[in-house]
Amino acid sequence: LTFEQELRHAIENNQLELYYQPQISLCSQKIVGVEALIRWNHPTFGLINPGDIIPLAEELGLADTLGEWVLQKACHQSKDWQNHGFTPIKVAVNLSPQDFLQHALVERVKQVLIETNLEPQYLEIEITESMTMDVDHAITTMQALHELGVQIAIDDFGKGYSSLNYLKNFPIDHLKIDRSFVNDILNDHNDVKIISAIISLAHGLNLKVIAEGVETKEQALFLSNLHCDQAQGYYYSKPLPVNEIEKLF
Ligand code: G
Ligand code: G
Ligand code: MN
Ligand code: NA
Repeated sequence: LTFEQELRHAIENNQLELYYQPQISLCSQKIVGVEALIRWNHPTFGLINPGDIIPLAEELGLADTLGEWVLQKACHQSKDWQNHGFTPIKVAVNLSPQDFLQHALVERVKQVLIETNLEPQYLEIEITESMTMDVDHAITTMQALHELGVQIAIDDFGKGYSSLNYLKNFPIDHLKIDRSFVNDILNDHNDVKIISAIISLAHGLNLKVIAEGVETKEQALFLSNLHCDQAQGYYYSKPLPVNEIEKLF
């Protein structure tokens, strides 16, 4: 089989997995959410990351199938944790700009919430801005998602194409600061200025801020002092399979 055929087979036969990375409140130090990240545990190549899965799935015309699977899996998992008595936390799912072009997206999300019986406030959609995104269409879609009660996060904020236009027009709940600004926060004064400005901007607009790529205790403390709301990164945990993340709850 070619790699393409193997991926098709894996998608169609439920052989992909979701890993989960915790999102921690800097105030309470508690886990307030998890981000679902797709993985493919390949029999010979080992663990394959989204960067090698998503573009290929798009080429194969399987982006929709995959997107729907991720939503379904993540919502089902979140409800399952609630049913096992864990404190309800939000599950964040990444959608690609391509997912956003799907006319049926809102209907699909609605359907998945009904099927899994997950309360909409426990689902968050993470969207990365991109040059190819049809902004008017994205706004309409996000508003419809927001009306369902689903939360919206802007991913990788500050990197690439993110613009203030999004903050003005999108119904957003969370801004995720790209890890390139967090990496060097203890040494680079410019990064500190940028992060502080993003945090005050976000708070002025009633949005919460999540710092990505937090790798040390010192970075976490520093971000906490800047009034950043939440943090995610290797300091707390790398993305983990279900049975391992449950141990952190
Ligand atoms: O887990 P990792 O660091 O390799 O993730 C890399 C990127 O892949 C992240 O930016 C994330 O947004 C994206 N990604 C992870 N899982 C999914 C998914 O299920 N769907 C989409 N569209 N992107 C994902
Ligand atoms: O683009 P998105 O933010 O959705 O991607 C998250 C990706 O970042 C995941 O692939 C995850 O493996 C990776 N990641 C998560 N935490 C850290 C971290 O602390 N440092 C680095 N370098 N990467 C991280
Ligand atoms: Mn993300
Ligand atoms: Na990100």
